[in-house]
Amino acid sequence: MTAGKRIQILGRSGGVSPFPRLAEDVRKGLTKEPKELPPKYFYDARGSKLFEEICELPEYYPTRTERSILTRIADPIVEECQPRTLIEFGPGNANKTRLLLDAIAKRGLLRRYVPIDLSEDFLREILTIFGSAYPNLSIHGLIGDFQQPVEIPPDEGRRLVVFLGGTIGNLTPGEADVFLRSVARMLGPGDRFLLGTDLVKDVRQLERAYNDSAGVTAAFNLNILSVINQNLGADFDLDRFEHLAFYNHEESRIEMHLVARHAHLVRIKDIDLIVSLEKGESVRTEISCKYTRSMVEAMLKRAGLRLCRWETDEKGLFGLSFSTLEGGHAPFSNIPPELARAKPALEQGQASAKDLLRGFQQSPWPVF
Ligand code: AVJ
Repeated sequence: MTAGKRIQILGRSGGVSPFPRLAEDVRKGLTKEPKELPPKYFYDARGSKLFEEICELPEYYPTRTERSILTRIADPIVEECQPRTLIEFGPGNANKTRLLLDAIAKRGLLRRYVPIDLSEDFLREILTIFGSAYPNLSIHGLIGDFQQPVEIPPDEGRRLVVFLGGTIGNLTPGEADVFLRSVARMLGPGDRFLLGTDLVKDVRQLERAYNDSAGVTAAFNLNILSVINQNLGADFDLDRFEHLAFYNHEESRIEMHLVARHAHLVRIKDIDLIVSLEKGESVRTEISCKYTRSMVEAMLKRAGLRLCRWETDEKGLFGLSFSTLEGGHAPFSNIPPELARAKPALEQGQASAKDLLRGFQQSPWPVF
C-alpha cells in the first residue's frame, strides 16, 4: 500500500478477468450430482442491474425492511461503537452504507471506509461517489471474495465491520461459521460487527419474494448462464431452462434452481467440458438461508461473538444483529486462521508457541 493515498483499490487489479475462479468453480459445480453453480456469478454488470431491480420489487421485502431498521438504529450503534473505520463485505452499490457513514461523520469520527467486493467495477464506482461525498474519508477498496482470507490494512481506533442484505444466507451453515470466525479475528476490544439476516416467516411470503410477477428474479437467475457463455465460451440456450425457487423447510432456506425443459447437451469450450442435462434436471444456483434470532445468536456464539443488540421491524421480517467479541478481547486477532485455530491447544499447554510458529514458515502471512 502506498502511504498517503486517500483513495485506492488494493488486491488484484486491472485487466484481469473479473471472475478469476470461474473456470474451476463451473467445472466443479457442473460435474457434481446434483449440479450447482455458486451464486456469486450472478453479478456481472447486467446481473447487478437486475439485482438492483429486484430490490425495488413490491414482493422483495428484505432491502427496504433492512433500510428502515438501519435508519432507526444507525445513530445509537455508532454512539455505542464510536468507529473510525467502517469495513464492509459485499457493499454492492453501497446504498445503505451512507446511513452509517453519515452517522459516523456527524460525530466527527469518520476516517476510513474499506469496502470488500468481488467486482472491481463496483469498487471504482463507490470510490468515485464516496470520494467526493466525503472529502476527508480514506477509502481502501479491497477486491476479494468474502470466503477467502482478506488482509485489512492496519489502522487505529475502533472498527465497525458490516455485512448487510442477508447475503450471509448464501453460505451453508459450515461456510457461515468459517466466515464469522474470520470476522471475529478482525475485531479488537470495543469493535463491533453488524450483520443483516433475513428471517423465517410465512412460506408464501418467502416464495413470492423469489418468484416476482414481473419475472425479474427469473431473468436474474438465468443470467448466470449468460455469464458462463460470455466468460467461458459456452453455448447455454437460456430458453431451454426454467426458473424455480422454493422454500426448503428442513434446511430453512430458499433454493433457486434452473430446470432443463428438454434433455440436451451444452458445450463449455474454454474448459473443454460437455455437460448433459436430462429433461427436468436442475442446476441449483443459490441458497438463501432464513434465520430466527436464536439461530443467529448461536451462530455468532460459535464464532466467539456475543450478541449485544438485536433489531427487527415490527413484522419481524428482517433482523440486524450487533455483536462484539466474547469477553471483549481477541488475543489472536489479525493472525492467520490456522494459527488462531491452534489457540486452544496453546492455552491448554498441549503445544508450544515456538513449535507452532515453526510450522508456519510457508505461511503467506508475516509471523513475528
Ligand atoms: C443478495 C443474496 C441477499 O438471497 O435474497 C435475490 C439474492 N436472489 N433474489 C437473496 C437474491 C434472488 C439475495 N442476496
